[in-house]
Amino acid sequence: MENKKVILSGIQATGNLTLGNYIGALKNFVKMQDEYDCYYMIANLHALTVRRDPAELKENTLKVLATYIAAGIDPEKSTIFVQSQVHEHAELGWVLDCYTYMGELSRMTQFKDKSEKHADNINAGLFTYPSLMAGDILLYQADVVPVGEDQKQHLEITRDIAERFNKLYGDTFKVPEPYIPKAGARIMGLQDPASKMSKSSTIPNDTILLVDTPEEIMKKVKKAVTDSEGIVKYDVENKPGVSNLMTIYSVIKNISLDEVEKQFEGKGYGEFKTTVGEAIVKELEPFHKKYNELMNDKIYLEKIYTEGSRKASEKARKTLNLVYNKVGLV
Ligand code: ATP
Ligand code: LTN
Repeated sequence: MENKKVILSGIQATGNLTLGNYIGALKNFVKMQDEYDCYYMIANLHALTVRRDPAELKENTLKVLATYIAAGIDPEKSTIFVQSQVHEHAELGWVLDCYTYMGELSRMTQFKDKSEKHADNINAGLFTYPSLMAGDILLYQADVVPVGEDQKQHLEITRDIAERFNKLYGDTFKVPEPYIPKAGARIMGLQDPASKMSKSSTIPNDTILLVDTPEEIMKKVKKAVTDSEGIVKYDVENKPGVSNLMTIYSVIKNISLDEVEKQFEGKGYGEFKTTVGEAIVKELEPFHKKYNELMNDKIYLEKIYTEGSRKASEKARKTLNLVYNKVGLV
């Protein structure tokens, strides 16, 4: 345990998770848990950067936890915890705010996107989101952070903050590496394949949720936007819809895009979509059963996050003490 490398990652408690979250992040969380000492967080402090209904935020916290476990994260192997329950996150976040520049924060694309989407609530938390996230990672001295493509910039700023701090005060933080999967790091919307599939999309049938029924999944895949060519070929520029479905299929089946092309040579989009839909349904079948069981056992879920948060806090406290000492906080 002691000499295993450390992983930290998190997902915001902002709704039902999508197939994008699953392929881009969650699947790798599961894959990596034997080899690494893993800390998987439910990012509920980050969720406050957009107005939320309090009861919904609480429910979404449990939903992410149940999703983690149902997707295969084993609470005996990995530490699963809630960000707000480990107060070291808010504390280190503040310290790191003081080592992060307004200029670098204003270059973050997520900040720009969310400011546009929530123009009536461009709050300071939305702006300093990346330094809180840097704190999440650095508290655990994480070696590797598995995330989807959209979080790459936040990993870069985390590395910059860690290096800046280390330069000023001597070795304090491990400088983390992102782990962004080669395939599936950016699953696109089914209706709008120019934008990433997102929990907060408002376009009908654009997003596959992990909790969707098999019928809903089949319907959404069948309605997915393609093109008029009728050829299953990977070409993101000219065939973004088909290429996105191919990526989804290749990751789920663990085969290359060439193999996908071969499999569907001479076949039309109808058959292609049915096969892709069925593969998604099959992949999520065990998840569904487990998820529903877990959501009916909130006492168990509370036990898992309470114990996980206690363990996480133990590790986080060591780094926070070191940081306080280095900067001169008594
Ligand atoms: P929101 O829509 O509320 O901003 P989100 O769907 O982007 O949320 P996050 O909690 O921000 O979800 O992301 C959790 C993880 O899933 C991150 O590592 C992120 O990079 C990854 N992820 C999110 N959407 C996709 C996607 N479409 N394809 C691949 N990975 C994704
Ligand atoms: N910003 C991330 C969620 C997140 C995270 C983290 C991911 C918060 N803290 C630390 C990795 C490591 C997102 O997915 N939007």
